[in-house]
Amino acid sequence: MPIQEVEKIWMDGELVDWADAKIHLLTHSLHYGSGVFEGIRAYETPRGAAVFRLADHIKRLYRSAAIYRMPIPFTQEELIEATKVVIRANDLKSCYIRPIAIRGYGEMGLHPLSSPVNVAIAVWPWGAYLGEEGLKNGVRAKVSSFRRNESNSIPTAAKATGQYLNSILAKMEVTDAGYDEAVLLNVHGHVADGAGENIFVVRGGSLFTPPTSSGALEGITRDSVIRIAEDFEIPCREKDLARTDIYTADEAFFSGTAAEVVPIREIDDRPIGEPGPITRRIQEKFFDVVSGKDKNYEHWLEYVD
Ligand code: PY5
Repeated sequence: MPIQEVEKIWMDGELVDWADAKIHLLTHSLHYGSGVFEGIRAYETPRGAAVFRLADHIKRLYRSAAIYRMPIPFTQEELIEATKVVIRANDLKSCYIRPIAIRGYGEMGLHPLSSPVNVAIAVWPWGAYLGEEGLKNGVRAKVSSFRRNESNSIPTAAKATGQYLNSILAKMEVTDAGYDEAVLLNVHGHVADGAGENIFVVRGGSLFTPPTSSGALEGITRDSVIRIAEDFEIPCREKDLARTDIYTADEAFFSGTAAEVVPIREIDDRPIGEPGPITRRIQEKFFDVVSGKDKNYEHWLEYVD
């Protein structure tokens, strides 16, 4: 999926032309993965573009930065405003939003505290990450032979650029074998998450998802699913899951900003089946919420204008 170019990118407080959004080869983050980032989406609503849970994403960016002791030289409010500025500048009704804070140019040793921290926010139109067909009929997932990075090696609580090497290995392995998405187990053999999504299973009318202590990212879509389930009075519990808990699930789905809510119809060549009723109900509500069709969740929408 090639990137769909737009006009402007926000870099360190200024809007620059897409083609000029460049950094130096000796940028610390390029060599060591010392950056933190977010993935956010803005959706078209009857009141114009609205960013979904923008403040929560920016908060997580700062939490990630704190883990790596990176002082972001802007306030959270400034980055919230900058996100709206760059969406307006590109006149987008809906888009994916990628804020990133990196250790910049100035130090090539591993101790990065004297390197500057640079911040950028890029936006571009990005369709269904696992495909329209996947959203509708479900995807085929496969447990990767690569384990999720252990939290005391590379903290899974942060969303750091470097840790995505782990997801890249898993994603390549399973997609080259003909599957749509990878599921990663942690070093103890419990399910952590997808390459770029959290995972839920349904059993006996209840939802289960791995706890963050399993190595799952504290996903904002995951949290939205949990709250939607609460409002539907569908019980939802964080619980360590074995891979066979997915094999024997009544339903299963991924959640994530890029992927959104995607049914899993098969895992490790074992059919789970057509998207089930709970998955459908949560998926439909999710899309109603993000597109401003449900007033009860208005507080999650940050209107661009
Ligand atoms: N787990 C991992 C490993 C992720 O990378 C992501 C998000 C999630 C879970 C879901 O978190 P959230 O619901 O807060 O998005 N992945 C990014 C995204 O924008 C990058 C995907 C390419 O969805």
